[in-house]
Amino acid sequence: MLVFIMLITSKVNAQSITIDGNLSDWDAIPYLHTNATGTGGELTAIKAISGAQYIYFYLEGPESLIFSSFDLYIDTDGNPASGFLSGGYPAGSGAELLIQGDVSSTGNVNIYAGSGTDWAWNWSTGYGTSEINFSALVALTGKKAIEFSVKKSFLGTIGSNIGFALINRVEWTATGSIPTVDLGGSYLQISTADVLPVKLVNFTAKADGNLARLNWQTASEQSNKNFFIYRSGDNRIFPKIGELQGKGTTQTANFYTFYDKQPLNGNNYYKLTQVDLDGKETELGVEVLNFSLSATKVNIAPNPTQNKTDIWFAESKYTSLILTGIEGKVLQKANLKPSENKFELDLSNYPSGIYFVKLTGNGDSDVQKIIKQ
Ligand SMILES: [Ca+2]
Ligand SMILES: [Ca+2]
Repeated sequence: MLVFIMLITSKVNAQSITIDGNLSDWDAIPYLHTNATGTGGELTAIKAISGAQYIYFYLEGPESLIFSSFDLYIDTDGNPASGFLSGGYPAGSGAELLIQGDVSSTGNVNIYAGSGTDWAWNWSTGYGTSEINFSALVALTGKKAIEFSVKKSFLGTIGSNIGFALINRVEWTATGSIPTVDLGGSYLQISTADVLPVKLVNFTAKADGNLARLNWQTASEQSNKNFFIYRSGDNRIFPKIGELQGKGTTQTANFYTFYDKQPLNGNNYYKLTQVDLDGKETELGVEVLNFSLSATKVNIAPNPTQNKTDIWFAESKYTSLILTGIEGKVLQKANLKPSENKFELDLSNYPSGIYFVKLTGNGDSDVQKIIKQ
């Protein structure tokens, strides 16, 4: 039996694929198979790629393509000798699963799964778009295309490769197949490995005194130029707070440490990304660290700042706050309520330079330097 194998070894990965009807996310992904002109009916070309959780498909046909009812045969163990071995299409290809039905409503899609080596399918339902998700059919220049995903865990135990074939139907009449039935019932095959530019072993965020220490380890890197670190509070707006150089391409383990010297009081969400040599950025993960800045210490963040900064202090400890310039001129005064533990200072009306904030109360005082950039 002829089996098409294309193990995806290029740098493209499935991280950027979203099932949303915008097909530009497939531009960098090569075709897995193209039917010879006139051989496959209204299915002409396909792309497929495996991500961490999903197998993603991109399917093309002519402008006349209607993609409403289809059979997707999946050889989940990548072994043509096991599974469905006779009848239907393509005979003897060893599919373990058949996804069949109307893509405009996944609730109408039926799943047939069987064991043994013949037509022994069990019809099952009870899944939604998190398992099988189709975009609308999209009109492109001279053709139409659709993208969809199938969740890996939905396929059960899968092999390091899976095979698949598609038949398109209108009113139960086949209008196209990919690959073509003429190809002897062979399935297209893809690797189920998640092709990532960086294989991350772990990523942690821990308090280290009044700093946050981020550690991560990579098992391998491919064309990895930089790591970017972003941080957000509960507002989930992620400004970039730093970057570290990557190791390019390596198969050896590497360890990285980054210190956030001005963590936020409360939740800190740290997002780690990597950037390829060609500038493509891929998110690697988000870690949250709840940070209780020392209750007795005055903390100012960000510092240096461009405009606004937050001054954190213990409740009931201070009654007033004074901002002075470097020459001692008083610029702002504020009374602090006992329930307050934070003052939002706005320096946008002042020139760049050094400022001092003095907190006073109950015979105690604390002076901190603030730099406006
Ligand atoms: Ca898309
Ligand atoms: Ca099989």
